Amino acid sequence: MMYAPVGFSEAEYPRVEYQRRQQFWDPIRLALFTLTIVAIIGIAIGIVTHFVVEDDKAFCYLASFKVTNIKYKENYGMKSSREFTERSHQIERMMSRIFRRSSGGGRFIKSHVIKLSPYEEGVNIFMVLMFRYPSSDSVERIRKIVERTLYQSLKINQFPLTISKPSFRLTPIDSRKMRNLLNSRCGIRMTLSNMPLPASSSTERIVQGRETAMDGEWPWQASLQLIGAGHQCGASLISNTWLLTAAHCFRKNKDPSQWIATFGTTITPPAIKRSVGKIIVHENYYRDTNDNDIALAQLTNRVEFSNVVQRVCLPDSSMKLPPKTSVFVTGFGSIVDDGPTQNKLRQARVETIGTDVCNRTDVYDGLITPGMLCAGFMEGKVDACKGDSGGPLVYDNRDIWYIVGIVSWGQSCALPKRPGVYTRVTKYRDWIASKTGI
Ligand code: 4AZ
Repeated sequence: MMYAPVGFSEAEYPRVEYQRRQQFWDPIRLALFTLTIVAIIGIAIGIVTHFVVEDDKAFCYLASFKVTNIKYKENYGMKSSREFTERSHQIERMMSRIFRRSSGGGRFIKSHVIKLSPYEEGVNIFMVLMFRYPSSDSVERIRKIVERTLYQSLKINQFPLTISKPSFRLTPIDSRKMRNLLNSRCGIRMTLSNMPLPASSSTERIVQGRETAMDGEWPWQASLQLIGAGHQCGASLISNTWLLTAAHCFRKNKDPSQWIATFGTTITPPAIKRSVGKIIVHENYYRDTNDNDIALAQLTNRVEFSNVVQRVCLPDSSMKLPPKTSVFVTGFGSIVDDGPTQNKLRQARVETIGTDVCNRTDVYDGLITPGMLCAGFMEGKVDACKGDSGGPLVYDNRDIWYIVGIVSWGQSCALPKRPGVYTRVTKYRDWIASKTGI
C-alpha cells in the first residue's frame, strides 16, 4: 500500500526521485562531505609522517672558523683553564643565539667548542654543532640550511666576536666521531641516543630519595668495592684511569689488589668493572679531625669514555661557590642512618652552606677546616649517608659538571643543623695535579 502513490501517473515517478537526489547533494552537504574526506586524508598523512618520516635524529657537524677580533692566549691550549672555559662559553652562547633565533630554531640542540688554536692575528675555533632533523633529511641539505642561517645572522646581527665568513667550514661527522670529539672535554652528560642531557632540577634526596632517572646521568660515578665484602665507597672518574675518592675509605685496607671499581647506575650488574693498581692517600689525612680526607685510586686498565662512563671536570683552585648554590650529591649509600647499600644509584639536590654558618656553635662548632665544605639544608631531611662516602658533590656550570666536593663526614644523616661535610676539592687541585698530572 505505501508504495502505491495516489494521484500520480507512472510517468511522474522518475522526476520525484530525481528531485530527492538533487536535495541530498545540495552544495552545503557536498562541501561538508568533501571537507570531511580531506580532513581524514590529512590526519592519516599526518600520522604516517609523524611515525615514519618525522623520526628525528641528531645531525652532527664539525665547524671550523676564524675569529679575527680576539688575540690567542697561552691558556687557550689548556682545556681546564678559566680562559678556555670562558671563551668557549662565549662562542657557544653566540652559536645558540644564531641558531635558536632562526626559523628552524627548535632544530638546534647544542654546540661545543673542542679546540682553540692560534692563527695570525686571531683565533681558530673548532667546535661541534648538533641539530635535530627528521632522519629522512640529508646531511648536505641541512649543511646548506645551517650555513645560510649563519651567514644571514652574521649580516643582520652585531656579535662581540667577528667570524671570518670565508674561513667557515662545516663537515658532517657521524655520532661516533662526535662522541670522540666531545670526549676531549670533561663533565658532559649524554643520553643513550646521543642527545645531551638537560640539567637536573629535581629535589630528591639520597636519604629516603629516588633512584636516578637515566643511564648516563652521573657517568663519572664509580663504586669502590672490597673483594668479598662488596661496596664500600663512592668515587669519581677524573681521567681514563684515575678515580678521586675519600681517604677514610682506605682506613681499614690500603692494598690495591683487594679493591675493584665498577661503573654504571647499578652495582649489579655493573656497566664496567676494573681492578685497582694503585692507591694514594693524602699524606696529611687525620682520622680524628677528618682533615684532608682525599685519596686517589688508579685503575690497572683504562676505561674508554662512552655515554654511560665519562669523567667529571676538576674545578680551578680559584673556583668559588657562594652559599646556597645548588649542587648534587650521588651515591649507592644507605637511605636511612645505618641502612644497607642501595643497588641503584641515587641522587640528591643540596645547597652549599657557608663555613661561617657551618662552624656556628649550634652547628658543627668550629670543626669545619678550610679543606671542608658544608652542603645540605639547615632543616635536614636531604643528605648523603653511610656508603656515599668518597662519592661526588657536583656543580653544573652551563651543562658542564665540576666536582666540588667529596662525601666525607657528618653527624648521622639528614638531621637538622647537621649538614653533610665534604672535602673541598678546589683546595686540593694542586695536590691532585702533583699526583696524577691531571
Ligand atoms: C659515613 O658514615 C657518612 N651525612 C657519610 C656522610 C655523612 C654521614 C656519614 C653525611 O660514611
